[in-house]
Amino acid sequence: MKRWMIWLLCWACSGVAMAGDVVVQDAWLRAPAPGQDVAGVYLTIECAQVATLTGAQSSVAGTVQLHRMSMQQGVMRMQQIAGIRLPAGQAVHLAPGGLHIMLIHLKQALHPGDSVPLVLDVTVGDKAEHVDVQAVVRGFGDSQTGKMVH
Ligand SMILES: [Cu+2]
Repeated sequence: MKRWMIWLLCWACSGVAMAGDVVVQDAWLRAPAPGQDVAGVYLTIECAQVATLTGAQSSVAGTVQLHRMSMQQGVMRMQQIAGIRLPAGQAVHLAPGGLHIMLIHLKQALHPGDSVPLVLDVTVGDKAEHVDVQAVVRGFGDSQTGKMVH
């Protein structure tokens, strides 16, 4: 099957966003705990060429940052980072416990099943691509308490 046909098929199912050579899949976030006004967004991003995810915006958040989570002296900590490098043709996973996009100062309540609009800024060569993504809100619970240390 030709690559464009696969892309066309993917385009037809939900959860795939493309701009230029950038493909984003499975964007989601966990519904924030009551009283919390931050949420981490997770997704899979891939670009056919070497690229850098430099930032994002969302109408539901006052501030959006790129974060990395790491273990420091036995405590999970989040750190803001300037960009996430995307090797050519290699999927990069933003996932709980690692890289994520942080929505800060949420302007509205987010409920499981809601879609959150995001625009990702990706630099591909000397071109700036903007990828429109819909992240699905998943229910709060199970493994993570939602407690986050900045
Ligand atoms: Cu974070």
